Amino acid sequence: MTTVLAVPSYQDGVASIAQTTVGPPMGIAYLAAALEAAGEPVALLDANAEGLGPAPAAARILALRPTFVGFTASTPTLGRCAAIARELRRCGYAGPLAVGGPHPSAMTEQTLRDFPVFDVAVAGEAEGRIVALIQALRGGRAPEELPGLAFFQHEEVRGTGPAPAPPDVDSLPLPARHLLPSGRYRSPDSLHAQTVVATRGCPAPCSYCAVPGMFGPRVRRRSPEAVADEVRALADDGADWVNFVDDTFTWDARWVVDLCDAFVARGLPERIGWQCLTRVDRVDDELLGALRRAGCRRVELGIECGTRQGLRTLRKRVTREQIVRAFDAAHEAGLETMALAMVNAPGEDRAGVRATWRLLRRLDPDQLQVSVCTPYPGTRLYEEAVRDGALRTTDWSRYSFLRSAVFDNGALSEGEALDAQRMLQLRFWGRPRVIVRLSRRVLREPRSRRAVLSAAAAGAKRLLTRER
Ligand code: B12
Ligand code: SF4
Repeated sequence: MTTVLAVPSYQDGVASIAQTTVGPPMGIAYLAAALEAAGEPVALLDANAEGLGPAPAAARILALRPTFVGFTASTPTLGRCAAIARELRRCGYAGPLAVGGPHPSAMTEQTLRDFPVFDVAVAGEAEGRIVALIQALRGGRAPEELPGLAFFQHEEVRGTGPAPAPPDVDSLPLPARHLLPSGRYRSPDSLHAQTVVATRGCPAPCSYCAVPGMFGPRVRRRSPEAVADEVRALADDGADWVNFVDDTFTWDARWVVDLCDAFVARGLPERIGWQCLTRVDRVDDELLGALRRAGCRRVELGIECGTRQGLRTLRKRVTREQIVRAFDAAHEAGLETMALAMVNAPGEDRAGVRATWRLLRRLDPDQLQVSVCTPYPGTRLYEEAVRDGALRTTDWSRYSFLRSAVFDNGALSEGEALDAQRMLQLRFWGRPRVIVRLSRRVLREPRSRRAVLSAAAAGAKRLLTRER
């Protein structure tokens, strides 16, 4: 009676980027913890970390003799989940097949219509429903009393309404990392990287982001002590780097300061490095100094565009001045920065892209990621793009913001958008000071050599080949 929860290998294009920062899939690890707490046998398969395509992934799942199989699907990986599911059916697996994660959260019923190989699609955070779902299906009952999902009834898709209120994050058992291949997770800074979720939800209105729709418009924070204890346990287990995947880590300055104090009280700054992601309007000198003293080495900051109009159309609610101030303050505090920029925002033309480059030069971040603006289901941008007929395709496998331009922004062609992305990356990584900085890091931290070199190789390959 084993439940198997799996993430697929990412589509090839995403894989080349993701492999350099491959971290444990927290969604299925949290769900497995809820199942273990209820005494339900569970196994996890991270087909991405293990480099398994659909057929070998299905073989691994079948070897576990599952009675329930569930997948996490983002928009571009939904097709990969379906490929594994089809393979399982082809090999004679007859138990339930479920899918959850960002894409089914946004399009719960439509996911089953598009991919009828799944029996159930689940919206939202599912720790509170996974046990009941499995037990209902095992007992041959339709999960009609569980909110926020869709299933087939008399060959029709039936939905059960919106997802329930999200859980209190402090009440959740810690993710079942022991079921994942921990030796395979690494980042450019570390070969023993781990991932921690300290908060869920975001109140900001950014039009391109799926997070508020999925996790709600309120930041739910875990207690600083619980987060610091989790990080200490990871350090005890040999991790030397933690990536906080919270979307706006510093939303609440008081909480951040308490968290930093808890890190210092446990002696963590000497034992483990970490990074977090946040908004430029949610940091200041004091807070960045506290992060640095608590062992934080890098902050990732969303800048998106260099023009006021671009920031406005994306509903980013930050100014160019705030962006500049945040980067200066982070560097002043001794933190590395990663700028998350975007091309192809609604209405952005070539002049807009040049303005983004001028801003990037001024900011001088240590690292850069440039996305192509992509309307993910569940976002306001998606609704507007559907309304305006601006989606070039609904082939979800192409909804990777790193390799395709599925959104017609009214000013750049698909080729121009991809060229703009490449141009920003090439100019940035070609800057002598960036090359010198990276080389210094490799010399200073020999352990990071493999990860940095594989990141550089993947990046170079992607930049030099124009793939669509
Ligand atoms: C870390 C991260 C990554 C890491 C992934 C590392 C890993 N091993 O998972 C990396 C950097 C590789 C990455 C890549 C991409 N990512 Co990403 N990523 C995130 C981030 C910041 C955190 C993910 C996380 O851990 N969440 C916390 C856990 C607890 O939530 P969860 O995974 O959603 O799981 C819960 C529910 O979804 C549900 N659930 C999940 N699976 C299942 C399965 C079943 C059976 C059931 C019942 C329920 C269920 O229950 C879980 C527990 O509550 C999220 C934003 C976010 N806050 O979630 C974006 C996010 C998921 N990413 C996003 C995107 C767009 C991408 C990329 C497509 C970007 C690109 N490169 O083009 C790629 C795609 C690769 C992929 N993973 O699918 C979007 C997804 C939107 C969408 N509709 O697809 C998000 C939501 C960010 C955003 N701002 O919109 N990502
Ligand atoms: S991009 Fe960041 S700040 Fe904006 S809504 Fe998403 S998580 Fe919040």
